Amino acid sequence: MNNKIRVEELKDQGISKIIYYETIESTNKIAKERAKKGAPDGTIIIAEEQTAGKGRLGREWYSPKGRGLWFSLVVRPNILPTEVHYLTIISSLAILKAIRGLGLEADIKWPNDIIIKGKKVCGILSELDSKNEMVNFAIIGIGINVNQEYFPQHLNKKATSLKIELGKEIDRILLLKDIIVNINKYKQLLLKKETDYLLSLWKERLTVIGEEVIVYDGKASIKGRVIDVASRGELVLKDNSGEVHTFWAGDVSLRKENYI
Ligand code: BT5
Repeated sequence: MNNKIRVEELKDQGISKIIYYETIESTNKIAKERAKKGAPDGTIIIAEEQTAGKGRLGREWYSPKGRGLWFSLVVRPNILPTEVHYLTIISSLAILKAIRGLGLEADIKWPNDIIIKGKKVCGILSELDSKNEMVNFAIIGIGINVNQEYFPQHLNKKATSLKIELGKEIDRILLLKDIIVNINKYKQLLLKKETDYLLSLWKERLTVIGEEVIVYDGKASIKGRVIDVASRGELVLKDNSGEVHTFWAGDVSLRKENYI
């Protein structure tokens, strides 16, 4: 089955504008262009396929046709640039709730992955544009592997899809509607400044605390144990000599030996 996304069903779901493509380079790229031209809060850009899907730090996001949910939301929340990681947090919580609602055991891998049994099923790329020290707009880019049956070799060991895990095809639009409803609920909490509560929900679902990991900041790797996640979502790591390091989500990649 390779049905198209029934975008008309997104109307009245807290979505103000729907921009749909069969094929596009990257929904985040278009979202940014549209947001700069004034696209309203709640605009969604969604594509059946991305030819240059983006991950963090210039990495690629594999987005084959008709199999996943590849979309970006334009949001204009009344928050500070220092609070923007909460957009990734509310999105992770929203996606996690929807996936768990399908009966799957999913968790969050710091900072922006949803994993099932150690394999990545979803990645989030939040991007920010600020003006006068406030958020002008932000883009929440979400990629979810829904109905793939297999992955190219370079992703085979680290990626999975909901279909692979559940053993059956999933209706992408029902899943998307569920996620958007959940994002809007968590967004209300964010706008009410319930950030401690959101952070505690997120930390409950994070797999990383207490684990031995290797953090790479583009120049060097540091090995150590994760001792906490701080109030701005930073990873706090104690290395083997006992020194404590703090890392921002946007700047590093995280690995466990023999894992992702
Ligand atoms: C992410 O980056 O996980 C953020 C991905 C965001 C993708 C969405 S799709 C809609 C919107 N438009 C865009 O252009 N992007 C957003 P990062 O943490 O850097 O992870 C990237 C890494 O995940 C790659 O280097 C691969 O190892 C792996 N990867 C790539 N495609 C994957 C896939 N489909 N499933 C699982 N892992 C994948």
